[in-house]
Amino acid sequence: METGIGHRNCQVTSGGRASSAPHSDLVLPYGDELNDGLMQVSFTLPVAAGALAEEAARQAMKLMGLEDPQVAEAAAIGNNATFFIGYGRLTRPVELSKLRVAKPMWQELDQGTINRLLQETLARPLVVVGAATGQDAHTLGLDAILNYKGFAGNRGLEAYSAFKVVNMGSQVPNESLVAKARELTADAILVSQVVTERNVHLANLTNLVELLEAEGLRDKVVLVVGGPRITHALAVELGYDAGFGPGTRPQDVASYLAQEIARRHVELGHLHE
Ligand code: B12
Repeated sequence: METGIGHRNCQVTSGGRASSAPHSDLVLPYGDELNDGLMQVSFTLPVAAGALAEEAARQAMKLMGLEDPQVAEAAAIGNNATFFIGYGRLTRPVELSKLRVAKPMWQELDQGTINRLLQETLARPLVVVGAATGQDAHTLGLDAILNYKGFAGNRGLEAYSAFKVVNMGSQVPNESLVAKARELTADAILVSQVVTERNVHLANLTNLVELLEAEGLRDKVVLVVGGPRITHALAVELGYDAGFGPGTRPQDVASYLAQEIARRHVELGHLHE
């Protein structure tokens, strides 16, 4: 069910699911039987492995609201910490109709349609500059989206005639990324941010937006961020146009970019009328 609430590139849907299979509005985790509430959790406690650590783990699960907590696996990590896998039963259900989910507004298009749409819109290739920024040394996520080979059998942006792709690799300072975007008159900047320890990604991502604004470039590019802890809602909150999380395929990003560039051209056309 669409609520109609939304803003640029973002719509909020309430309750709906992609599948048309019938479902209850109240759902619980599924272990042995439907709605038995059984769930598995994993965590580390800074307590040496042993009986005390296991009791502390059960107590932690109780505090999470799990009934019948059990320790399934306890592994010592060094002398003073223990890693746990536990099971417990959740008794309070999730109410689907009360949920509000933000997602980018784009439809999946095939490669030919994307190439045609961009050719008709720009009459030249769309210039994309991508980088894993700051301290981030993880390149695989960005490569999965940009490189010809792509990800999970889905070809990367380099395989599309409509994109000119510059992949700057990892540990790229925000200043260098902004300078490259300016040099190439980039249409889109694609940032990968995998390491999120102590929320380092938030400061780094915000810093890029500030640099682009200071250089007068923010409104001239489509700004996208992706990574395992990234959601579209978080990206929009940080000042990005779109965010892509785990399992993203290059075709998702290409579809989004083509439609967003076309939308902006229509809007600009109206402004100049
Ligand atoms: C491989 C790997 C490494 C390799 C990276 C090699 C390389 N060339 O990339 C090396 C060994 C260098 C490494 C180092 C470190 N790593 Co590491 N690494 C991993 C690992 C095992 C796989 C990551 C990966 O490549 N996944 C495959 C890709 C395809 O998936 P993805 O990144 O999620 O990308 C997809 C989406 O997220 C999205 N996406 C990603 N980027 C982008 C960008 C755009 C624009 C878009 C649209 C989409 C998008 O699309 C992709 C395809 O679907 C993960 C654990 C895991 N299983 O995920 C840990 C992991 C990411 N690493 C982690 C850590 C902590 C580190 C280190 C800090 C370890 C250390 N103490 O030294 C260092 C950090 C180094 C640094 N300065 O960045 C943590 C991060 C935890 C956190 N909360 O931040 C993880 C989760 C492991 C863990 N459980 O602790 N790592």
